[in-house]
Amino acid sequence: MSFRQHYKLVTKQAIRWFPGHMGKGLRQMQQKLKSVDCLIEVHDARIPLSGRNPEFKNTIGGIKPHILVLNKKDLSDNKMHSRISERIKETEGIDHVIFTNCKDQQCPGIKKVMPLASDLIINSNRYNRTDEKDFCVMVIGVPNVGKSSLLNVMRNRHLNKKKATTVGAIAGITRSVMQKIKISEDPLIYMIDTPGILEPKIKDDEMGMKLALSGCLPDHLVGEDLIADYLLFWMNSQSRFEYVKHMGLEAPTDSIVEVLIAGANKLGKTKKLKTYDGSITVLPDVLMAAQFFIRAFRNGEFGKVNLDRDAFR
Ligand SMILES: Nc1nc2c(ncn2[C@@H]2O[C@H](COP(=O)(O)OP(=O)(O)OP(=O)(O)O)[C@@H](O)[C@H]2O)c(=O)[nH]1
Ligand SMILES: [Mg+2]
Repeated sequence: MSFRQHYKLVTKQAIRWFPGHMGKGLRQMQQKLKSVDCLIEVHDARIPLSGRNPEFKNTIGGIKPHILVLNKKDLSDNKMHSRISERIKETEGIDHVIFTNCKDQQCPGIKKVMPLASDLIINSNRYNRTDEKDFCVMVIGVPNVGKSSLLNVMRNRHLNKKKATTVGAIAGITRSVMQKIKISEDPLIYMIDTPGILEPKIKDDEMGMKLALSGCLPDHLVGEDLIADYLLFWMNSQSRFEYVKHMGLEAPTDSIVEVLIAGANKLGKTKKLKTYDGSITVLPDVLMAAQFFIRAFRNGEFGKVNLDRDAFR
């Protein structure tokens, strides 16, 4: 069986999602910078090298201490974590990379975030904020990576308080820069949650698909069939054939149509379609099959992954 060697986006339009709240959010974040002592950039550990918004570096990064939190560690291939940290340090000069799972209070990475942030702030030049007793940390990142979850888990851990900001499985839950929220009493630390922001134009198609597969854009906007096709391409390229059984196939294939039809048959899902002469045709529900395929990946049913794995060969 031979598979595609390279991924090529079949649509003419590039992957792009930059609704109004993102531009506004970025401006609000710039305005808030004066009252911030440290930036915590959250990203998805399954795409450690791809898809981070370069605007953060250009417009808000630079002078404040910066921690990169690679979240959803529970879904990412942990054998690669130290190489990822080294690579990011080498290429970007970011010394502080922490892997976290926001669903686990006891995660060692979660325990490290705030002590590290306080240390960095104490040892930094706080400029206009030297006399302020409280520390203020802003979380930034692309959509759906777990920024609000991080704030909640910190608040819960240090103050034993329940959720303060809304979390959700679809991209674009937080819509604007929020009021600062207290997450620790001693030292007194506040955190500002912000909306997920993508770069206005994602130039690299494959990077766009990695973001889409990780849930950083709304699925329907990119198209579930397209996301499923990228997932199939990626799994085959890594010789990971867990999908074969899951989708009710007999053998690996490079054809997404075959995968989706087999999946729909396995699920017993059909769709009625009225033809031009008024008769009804019953077809396999490929949309449902695509959603079923993507969901399995996102739930970790195909194992832990690093979609940027090829960059480490
Ligand atoms: N498996 C796993 N899921 C997580 C983790 N952290 C957050 N999530 C889930 O990821 C989804 C997005 O989380 P949010 O905290 O809303 O992400 P966000 O970055 O604030 O998203 P926007 O506000 O839309 O930009 C939710 O379904 C969370 O439950 C994690 O460490 N592991
Ligand atoms: Mg949020």
